[in-house]
Amino acid sequence: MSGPPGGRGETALPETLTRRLSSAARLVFFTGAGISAESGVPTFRGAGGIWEKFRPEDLASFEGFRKNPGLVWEWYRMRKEIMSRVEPNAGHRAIADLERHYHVTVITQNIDNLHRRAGSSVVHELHGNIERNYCSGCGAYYPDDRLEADGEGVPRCVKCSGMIRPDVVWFGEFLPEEEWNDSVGAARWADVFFCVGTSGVVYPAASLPGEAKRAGAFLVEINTGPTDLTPAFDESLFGASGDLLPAIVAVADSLSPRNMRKN
Ligand code: BJW
Ligand code: ZN
Repeated sequence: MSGPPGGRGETALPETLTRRLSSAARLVFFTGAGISAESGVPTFRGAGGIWEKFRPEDLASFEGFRKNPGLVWEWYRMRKEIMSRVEPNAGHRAIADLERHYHVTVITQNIDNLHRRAGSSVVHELHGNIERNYCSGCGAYYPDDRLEADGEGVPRCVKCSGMIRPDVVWFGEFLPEEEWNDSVGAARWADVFFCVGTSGVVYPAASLPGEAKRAGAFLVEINTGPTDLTPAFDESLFGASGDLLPAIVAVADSLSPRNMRKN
């Protein structure tokens, strides 16, 4: 395991990882709330996390939505507002940048769209996307700008009057089937599988590192501290993803100088 990084651009990667990167073709990045923390999106667990102040069963379950849809919408409107004004950070950009050297797949538990906005081409969103909504009655899709209720209360479907909800995956709900199947496929296909900024406690997403390992991938964790999954990794890099991911780009550039960015 490596210690804390010395700072942007000074981080030395473990030799084993550098060696793996020199022979790898396919990288998978499995990301969680921690990668967006440096953009200003709150994480769920740990000090200052969302679940310190709110109960997940009230805000992130269909039962909670059924009981108090106004409260759930108030919370999601606040989060839509936060996510609409944040920008991708150095960590998101580094993952997109690695496409100059590797086939890169992103599997994210985040709903904030920041990987796509950073330029990543293949992004599987396991827990939905904050910019979409659908009717809990008939399933009709509603982008944010077609929601009724004038920014307050519970928006209703124009077709069936059902309650519209954010297109995110709550506890007890199935993950989107195609995104899940593609993610399992990507995990089995990875040469190096990175877990970035996730506590690794929410299933079935947290089973993906194991899936990758069983198929022969080299497993790397990037997190500010140890997690439940740490013992399973080949390498754990402890520090901020906005520092460590650019360090991986620097190593990839040094391994493949002809592909270095010109500017
Ligand atoms: C940094 C950093 C920096 C900070 N740099 N790092 C098997 C076993 C046990 C339980 C289950 C199981 N199978 C299913 C379950 C139940 C449940 C579950 O897993 N519960 C556990 C919590 C106990 N799972 C489900 O219900 C799932 N569905 C399902 O299984 O369907 C099948 C089924 C159907 C019917 C009945 C039963 C089963 C669905 C899970 C949905 C999760 N939804 C949420 C909300 C999404 C929408 C929204 O955002 O509004 O997803 S909850 C929340 O947790 C969100 C996240 O995507 C998810 C994971 O959190 P994440 O990303 O790991 O964030 P944090 O905050 O936990 O961690 C951040 C990390 O970053 C920390 O480690 C920091 O140290 C680090 N960090 N700054 C690097 N700068
Ligand atoms: Zn409807």
